[in-house]
Amino acid sequence: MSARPPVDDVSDADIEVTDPKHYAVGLPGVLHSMEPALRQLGGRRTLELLTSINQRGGFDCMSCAWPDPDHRKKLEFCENGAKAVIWEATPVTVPSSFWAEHSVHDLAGKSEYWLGMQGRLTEPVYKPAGEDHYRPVSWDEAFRLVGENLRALESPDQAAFYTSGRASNEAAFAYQLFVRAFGTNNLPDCSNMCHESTGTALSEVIGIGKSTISYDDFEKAELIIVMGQNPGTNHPRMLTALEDAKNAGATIVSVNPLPEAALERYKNPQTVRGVLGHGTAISDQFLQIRLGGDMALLQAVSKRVLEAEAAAPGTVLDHAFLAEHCLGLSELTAHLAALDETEVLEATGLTSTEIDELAERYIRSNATIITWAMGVTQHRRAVAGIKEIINLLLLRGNIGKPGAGASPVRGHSNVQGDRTMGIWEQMPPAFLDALEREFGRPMPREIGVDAVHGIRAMQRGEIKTWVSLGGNFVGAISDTAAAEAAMRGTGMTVQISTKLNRSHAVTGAEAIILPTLGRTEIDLQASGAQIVSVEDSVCAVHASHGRIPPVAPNLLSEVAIVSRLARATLGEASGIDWAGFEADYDVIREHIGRVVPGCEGYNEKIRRQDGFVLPNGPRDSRTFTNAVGKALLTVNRLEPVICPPGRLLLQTLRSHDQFNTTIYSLNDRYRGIKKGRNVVFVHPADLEALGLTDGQAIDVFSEWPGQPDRELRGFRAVAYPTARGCAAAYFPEANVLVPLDSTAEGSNTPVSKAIVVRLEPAAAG
Ligand SMILES: Nc1nc2c(c(=O)[nH]1)N[C@H]1C(S)=C(S)[C@@H](COP(=O)(O)OP(=O)(O)OC[C@H]3O[C@@H](n4cnc5c(=O)[nH]c(N)nc54)[C@H](O)[C@@H]3O)O[C@H]1N2
Ligand SMILES: Nc1nc2c(c(=O)[nH]1)N[C@H]1C(S)=C(S)[C@@H](COP(=O)(O)OP(=O)(O)OC[C@H]3O[C@@H](n4cnc5c(=O)[nH]c(N)nc54)[C@H](O)[C@@H]3O)O[C@H]1N2
Ligand SMILES: [Mo]
Repeated sequence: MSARPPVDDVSDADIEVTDPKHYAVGLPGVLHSMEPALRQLGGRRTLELLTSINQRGGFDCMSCAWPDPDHRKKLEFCENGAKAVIWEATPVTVPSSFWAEHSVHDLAGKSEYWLGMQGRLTEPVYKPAGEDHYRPVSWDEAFRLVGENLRALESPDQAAFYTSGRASNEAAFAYQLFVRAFGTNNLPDCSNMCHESTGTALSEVIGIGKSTISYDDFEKAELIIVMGQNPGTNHPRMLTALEDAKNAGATIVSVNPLPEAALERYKNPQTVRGVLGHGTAISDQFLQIRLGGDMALLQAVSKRVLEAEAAAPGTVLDHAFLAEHCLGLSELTAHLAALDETEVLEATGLTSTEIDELAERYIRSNATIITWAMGVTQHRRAVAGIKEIINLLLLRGNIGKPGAGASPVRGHSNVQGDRTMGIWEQMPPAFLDALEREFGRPMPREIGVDAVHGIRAMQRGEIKTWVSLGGNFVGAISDTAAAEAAMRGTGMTVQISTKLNRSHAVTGAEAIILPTLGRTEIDLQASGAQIVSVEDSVCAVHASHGRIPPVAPNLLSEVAIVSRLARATLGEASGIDWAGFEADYDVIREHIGRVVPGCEGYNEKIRRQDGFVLPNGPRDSRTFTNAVGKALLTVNRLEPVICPPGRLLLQTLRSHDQFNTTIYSLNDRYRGIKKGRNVVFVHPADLEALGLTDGQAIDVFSEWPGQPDRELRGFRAVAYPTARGCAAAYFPEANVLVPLDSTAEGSNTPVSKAIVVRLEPAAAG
């Protein structure tokens, strides 16, 4: 099947700005923006798909990692899940003639929206060195080319193997095994840019880098604090959990520089979950915090908790829990006693009264959950900030009891599972030992490159081959210009993808695209139709079944592609049954069961009706398996986020109509933006102070010591009720402004939420 390109490329000439919305209309209205994609899909296919999302026997929604409740509704998906499915399941395919018509140079001039709208990729293509066009090749030829390239490297460490978090557990396990059997730990992943700060902080202080709650805890919570997260857009089904919690009497506090619509008001439409409407006011308190101010806020709340305890000893802290399970209380108490309230107010932009109110709510609550996402993880001091979340929770024993806990809400639908399966440049020795035992061959021990280090290694010429299992690495990483130059300097880039994106247009000398099945599609192998498995944000693992026939007969699954890459690279002598993996994914799962802790009996457990939940020490038994065997209260130095006068702090965020670098439409409904994305949201008083006006064309310059400014030209200033001194622009367009050197301490995650920028009227012409 093929079709003419469904859209012309877009310009920002028609951009429309209206007031931000506090609520919105039902599903038909909201899917209106997807009309071009819906028209491609057709009514029957749409219905079959939408009724299979997140159902038993259906497939796991690939839009986010929000968990499924035990009592599922008939339609257990949200507006943005529907968009993701519609986007993937289009019957439109990129025709063979496309590659002769469009040079790589030409594709590099197209927007992400245009690239995605060309439809599904269906045949392997190859761009030889020195040529500017891809051309279709056979699968055998494609695998031979990659295998030859990898074998010709001087060292396995000259290749890096990226993973985006949509890959299934089976694909991820096979992929990391291939990469390690090849001889490197160069396994950067999207998590490096996402929740890495969470993993780093939590592993140190509670011994596991994951959430400590289960789904049902939301209903039992008395207080839920939503920090640095926009669930109405990015985890819409979470609104149902928040609403249920609210109906059960919980108080909800949101901490955000922006008044995000969904946190203000939410109406469960019963038919489709997570569409906003006139409904429940969700937040009982909204703290409009300055970018990067959360750590100061958390310290200030903890300090108030400790002061309340000092005023009425024995009534505020959970002494039994602290004594039995925690270390570090006296150091924390001493440290916070010296906390300077003026510094706190400056860092947060809040008033003491607002912080008092939050502290009172926290002290009143017997079960508190704190949830967070990118607004917390993508800051320079993110790791320390997350440790402050744990400090606050530990003071009142809010870990490992019903209705309480730390709830990092993951992004990609299987990013957490991929980590569990070994996608990490620094998997612990115990995992590597288990791999060695299982496969009877040595595994590399040296720590590999993460996402940012991968760019650095390419810049130095140390990495010559870049393979991506999904994702859009150059679109997603910071410092676009530097990243693209580095990628273009490599010898070969290989992309395993469903649809075209920027990373197919920014290539090494040679480039290969290997098209793959999506999660909605039936995956038929020698032993029959295959299932795959995924892990959600609360560590629940379950099966996903493809439901519709593949968009093209020639497509291979991710598992098949990885297995064949391994055979083409390692030969048949690797001692690993790659052909068996491809023929029957149960074979992979047998290995997973013996290698990955908590996955014993994996084949049986994922076939249970709702799968199974991985063991979790803090949640299940208040067991903390970090270096000291106790939950750690930590002392973290507060450092202000510096923003020189006349500058603003800029965050990059998602619109309502995108999934990361995939752009579904040019609208951002709740924020009142239509038909364009090149905008910068600024507080009206800041605009005035800078001598700019609402709607004015501006250039944006990001400043980093000792380096020339990074530039984004021809944007539009939009007056918006963000926190003072803070601005916002969309990811990935604004990635060009994030300096490669600007990363979080301890996790190396790009600081995508606090970029020092200067706004100037657009230069003429
Ligand atoms: N529809 C849809 N769903 C998605 C995605 C998508 O692109 N589209 N992406 C998926 C992925 S990979 C991820 S990681 C998640 C991302 O989910 P989110 O983290 O919700 O995504 P962002 O758009 O980056 O939003 C960051 C939020 O944090 C706030 N914020 C920014 N800086 C700060 C700060 O310093 N302090 C506080 N308190 N708040 C701050 C912003 O105003 C914004 O509301 O969503 C996942 N789900
Ligand atoms: N400035 C800034 N940068 C950011 C962020 C930010 O907030 N601000 N957020 C960061 C975060 S949280 C993340 S997670 C990363 C995301 O980084 P990535 O995960 O690399 O990016 P995506 O845009 O999710 O990748 C989309 C592509 O994946 C491919 N794809 C989709 N489905 C499948 C599939 O089933 N199989 C395969 N093989 N391919 C598939 C398609 O070709 C699609 O174009 O970006 C990070 N970058
Ligand atoms: Mo993410």
